[in-house]
Amino acid sequence: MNHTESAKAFERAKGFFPGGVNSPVRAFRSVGGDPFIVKYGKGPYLFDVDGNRYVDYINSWGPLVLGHAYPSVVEAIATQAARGTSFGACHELESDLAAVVRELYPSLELMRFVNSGTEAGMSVIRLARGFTNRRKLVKFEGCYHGHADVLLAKAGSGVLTLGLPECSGVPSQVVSDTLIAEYNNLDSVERLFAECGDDIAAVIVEPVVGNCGLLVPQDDFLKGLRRITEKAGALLIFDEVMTGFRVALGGAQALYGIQPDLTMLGKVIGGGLPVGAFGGRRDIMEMLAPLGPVYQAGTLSGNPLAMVAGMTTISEWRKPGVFESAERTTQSLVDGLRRGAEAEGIPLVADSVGTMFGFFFSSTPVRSFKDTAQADKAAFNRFFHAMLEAGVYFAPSAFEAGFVSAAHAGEGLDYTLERLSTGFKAAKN
Ligand code: HOZ
Repeated sequence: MNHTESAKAFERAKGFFPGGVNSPVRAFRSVGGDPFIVKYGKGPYLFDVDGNRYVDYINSWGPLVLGHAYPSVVEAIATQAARGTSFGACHELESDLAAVVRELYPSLELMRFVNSGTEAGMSVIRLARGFTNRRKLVKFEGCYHGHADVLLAKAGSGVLTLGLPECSGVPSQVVSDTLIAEYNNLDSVERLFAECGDDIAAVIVEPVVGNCGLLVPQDDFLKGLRRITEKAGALLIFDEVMTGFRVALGGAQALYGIQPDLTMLGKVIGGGLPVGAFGGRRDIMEMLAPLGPVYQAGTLSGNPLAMVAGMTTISEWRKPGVFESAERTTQSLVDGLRRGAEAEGIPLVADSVGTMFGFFFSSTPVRSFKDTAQADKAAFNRFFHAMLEAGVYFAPSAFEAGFVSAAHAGEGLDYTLERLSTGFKAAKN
């Protein structure tokens, strides 16, 4: 592949943005090399400024369940843009999207739209503390809930990819009440509650972890969290920014039958435009201003373009058979990954839940952050680059989940499956 134009464009970007990027996960720091520069996206593909085509398994880190530039989503955005792009005032589209969200997520008795998952995370923590009048939080090592100070402790995603266990600029006292437990290990949670349960406001968890590679909840882990928090009078917060609409239409709470007190959403509900949301029990949500004393606000919150993009995306995604077909595509990809690795004698752990998937070059199961240490990152990097050169774009990090869209069935998937042996051959060397 020729990357001349991408190289030039990236040099230019470096003159404007730290590391040439507007979000660290886009840089190829852990896999090496420079990112390609996107010209446009269509269906399951991204096209770069040199005219190269890639089957895209990032899908903007999750939102694009229908693929790039889905016609009815594009049309809905264009139609709304002609009527106004932002009002900073109440409008009906907010309630239209909220009604769809609540139909699929009945635990969100009340909700509020924000502009990103990060905003949802910082707001939900403030609300949990305000409601319970307690200070401490429990989060899990390797989980990432956006980049608000209080949640940047032992975080996943780019923090983990870049090897920054603590983030400079976050005062230690800001995270001193953020307690860290091990995902899939209820004992580690019980221990924290035994020590200071009376002061724990909430447990926050990615029910299926997507920011540390893909980690699947084992046995009764999530049920256990519900039991422990209920007993201690702490809130259970599901961060479904990634899992929402992806592991099931109703998210992990529907898939595993758990009702959290509060939920964070993002990504898919904006159909590729910037959005986030949080919501949950009415008595908790009524603590928010203007009803209550917990302040939270946003100029662009409930943005009309994001509302119509989200509504159109979800209405297509929930049509009979669409999610199920994308889920089957995801399973076929994971089967292909397993078969391809086996053919080359490479140990690989690959899994999917709904339309999220992940894989580790590991011979032993990976169930928590601790287990990821056994994965062969050098092999991942070789695999990543060989696949990229063959026109298949997986996340440029061994610590990120992948995402499949409805557009990947057929040509996109077939193209990928045919090239996996190239990737695994390279991983071996
Ligand atoms: N949750 C996303 C990846 N893990 C965030 C994307 C970003 O940080 O740019």
